[in-house]
Amino acid sequence: MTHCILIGAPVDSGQQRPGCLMGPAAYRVARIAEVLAALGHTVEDRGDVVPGALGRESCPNPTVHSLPETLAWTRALADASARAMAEGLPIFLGGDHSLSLGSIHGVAAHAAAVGRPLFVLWLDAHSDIHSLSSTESGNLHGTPLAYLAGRPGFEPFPPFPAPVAEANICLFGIRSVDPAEHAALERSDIIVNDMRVLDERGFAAPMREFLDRVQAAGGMLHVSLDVDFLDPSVAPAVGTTVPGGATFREAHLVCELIHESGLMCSLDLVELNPFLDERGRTARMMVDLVGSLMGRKVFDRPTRAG
Ligand code: 5AB
Ligand code: MN
Ligand code: MN
Ligand code: MN
Repeated sequence: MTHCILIGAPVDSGQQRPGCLMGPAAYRVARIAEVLAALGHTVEDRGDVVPGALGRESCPNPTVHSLPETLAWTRALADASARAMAEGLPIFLGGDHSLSLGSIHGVAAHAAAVGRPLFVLWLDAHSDIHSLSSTESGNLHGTPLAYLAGRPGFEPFPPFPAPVAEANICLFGIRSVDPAEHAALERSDIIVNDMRVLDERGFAAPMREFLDRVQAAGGMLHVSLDVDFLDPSVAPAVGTTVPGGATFREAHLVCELIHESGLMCSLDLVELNPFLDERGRTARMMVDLVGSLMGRKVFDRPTRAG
């Protein structure tokens, strides 16, 4: 039994297609709290985070937009996240992926305070490793991974409390990487399980390898689940669809393996744009995956761990 803390993060300053701000409401309508409670968890919904006053921050890259908005969200979410980490398992209901600049900021501060290494699993079509200077779109939802790894180029942002070691970061399912991101990944220790790797090896073995590393290090695991990790045929409600994503079963398998590991301490649900959905099916798919992450299974059978 886990104490699940729902934190609404209706962020949409990290990209330019309106609609992500309806995400938290869609998850509630899709009965995320009821699904968690039916699995035996306690659930506390803290409502939606409200960002503080906007500053006048700017940066040299003229394509970057909505920087003061994204900074205000980052500060407010980092606070809410650090507080929730001390009390249970926060589930951030996004909101675009720029919310992870704040959510993982708070998670990392907590991990450092309790003296445990933090691991991050990035389930996404994209690598989200741009800096403020390398982004070409200016959309900050493409940057959180670089921030949490402590990479340079985030001057207007609060310094990241305890950068996540690159060997502790696993990209899983990526299939759309910009040239600057490609160059950054080539020079890094980040574990890259792109779709080519998953096509060849399947989803289970690479996932188990990463989870085993977290386990062996006594680590805490943050999971950041971008809707576009999924194939657009099962999850159309996202602004940045990329063909060739995880199928319904592949995504559930990943979530079931994460649950069986017992390692997940915090979760982001990002990039749902309910305005693009078809009768709520993407919101329901995401809530279904949360069910698998939190222990729903068809049969109870002994896991590898016994
Ligand atoms: B998402 C792109 N690399 O920087 C950019 O959806 C896409 O959070 C970023 O993964 C996608 O704009 C960000 C082309
Ligand atoms: Mn993303
Ligand atoms: Mn993405
Ligand atoms: Mn996106």
